[in-house]
Parts: sequence; C-alpha cells; structure tokens
Amino acid sequence: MHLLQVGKSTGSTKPAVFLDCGIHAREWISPAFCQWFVNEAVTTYGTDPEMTRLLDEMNVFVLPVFNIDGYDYTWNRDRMWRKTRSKNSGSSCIGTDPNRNFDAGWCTVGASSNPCSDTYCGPKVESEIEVKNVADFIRKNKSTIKAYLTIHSYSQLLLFPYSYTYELAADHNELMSVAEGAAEVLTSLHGTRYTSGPGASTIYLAAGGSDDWAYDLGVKYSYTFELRDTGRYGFLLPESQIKPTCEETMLAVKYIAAHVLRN
Ligand code: ING
Ligand code: ZN
Repeated sequence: MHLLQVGKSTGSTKPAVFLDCGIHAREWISPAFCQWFVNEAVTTYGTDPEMTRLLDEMNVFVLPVFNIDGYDYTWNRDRMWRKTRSKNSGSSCIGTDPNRNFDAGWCTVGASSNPCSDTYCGPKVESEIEVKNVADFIRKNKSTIKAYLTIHSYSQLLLFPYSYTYELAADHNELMSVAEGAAEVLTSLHGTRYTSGPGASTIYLAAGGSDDWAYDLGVKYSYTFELRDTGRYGFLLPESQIKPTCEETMLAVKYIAAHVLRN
C-alpha cells in the first residue's frame, strides 16, 4: 500500500488530514479524485493562496488506492467487484467488505456474516490487511490527525457519523454545518446537488464503516463522500465527468480542511 504525505516540511508537528480513496474496488471516480488532489496540491502550492496556507499549516496523508487487489480485479476481471480479494476459510467465495470490517458496531447491522455477500463483515474486526494497516496508521498518528475523509461513489452525499446507529454524534451540529458549507461550495461550481447528514438516516444503517471508527477513536471531522452521480451511470461514470467531479470535490475538501485549521 502506498501512502503519500503532502505538506510543507516545517520540523515541528502540524495537524493532519487523512484522505483515502478506493476502499471499494468498482468506485473508480474515487482513486481518480485522490490522484487529482495530489496533482492540484503540488501544482497550485505557491500560487493558490488557500492551498498554500493549507499545506503550510497542515499535512495531508493521501492513500490513493485503499483496496489495491480489488481495484486491479475491476480492471482485469470483473468491473463490478466491490470487496477485497482475500480468501475465506470454509467458503469458495472471495473477499470482505473493507467498509464493514472496522471496529464500529462491527457486524451488528447493515452487514452480512455470509462470505458470499458484497457486504461481508469478515471473520473478525480488522481481518483485512488493508483495514488493519489503515487503522494502525491512524491509531499511531491520532494526536495529529484532525480529520478523516474517505471517498466513495455514487449518490452525491456528504455523510458523517453515525452509520451503525441512529443515535446522533456528540458533534452532530458542527458536523452538519460543516457538511452543509462544504456541499454549498461544491454546488457553486457546476450545480451538482449534494445531501448532507448522518449515514444511518441519510443512506442506510451499516456497521463497521471507517468514518464511524475514526470518529469514535477521536477524529472529530470524519466524513464519507459519495461522489457523482445519482444513478444514471452509477459506478460507470463517463470519462467526461472525471474532471468536473474532481474540481467540485476539491472545493469541498479544501473547505473542510480550512475549517479544521480554524478549530
Ligand atoms: N456506500 C457506503 C457503504 O459502505 C457507508 C455507505 C458510509 C456505510 C459510511 C457505512 C459507513 O455502503 C458505498 N457506496 O459504498
Ligand atoms: Zn463505497
């Protein structure tokens, strides 16, 4: 797994944002966004005042492809594959849903204990090496990581905890207002409309997700993006939409990062 760190080296510790893409193999616009983000960061630093300030004052850890084996599989075997590619003992079915494998109400709701399911929670918490590696990294750096952003598709949603319960997060009001502000700047570019809210009531109840886990660990600004579209093309988003989707998403990510710096 490749993890990039973007930000000015200062010698002192800076707050950080953790950004991952490609947890789910078939959501191709997601890895495209992480790549776009890194390119924008390194090419607009020094000319765009907002980007310059963000990278001067914080680091961004970017995991461009979380589920590498699954992503490769969608390019070469099955375009609609979602899960990891790990073997399951006692079953001929392959893979675990990495976004059901985190330690957040694990396998209690909106997840399956059947290895053949697309939402299989895995044999135990963090059974997937990809999940274990990300969780270990965030635990190790939890004093500096102030925001956790994870990019999925599709549905045009900006979700935040919780997904494993209908209970509202302690920081619900702030998380909601930051989400609404981020969605508003996103819409301003091309008119793409987003819905913001807690995962459970906005999309569905689902345990074991990475944003709920990061939030319960203490990373307050924990968000799941569901990028374009709303279902016309779904996972098969046309190439012509890559650029506008990445451009508008950048505005929302920068908005959240700027809020993190203010707090
Ligand atoms: N959606 C997410 C999924 O894993 C989600 C929704 C977000 C669930 C946060 C749990 C926590 O099902 C997609 N498109 O994968
Ligand atoms: Zn997904």
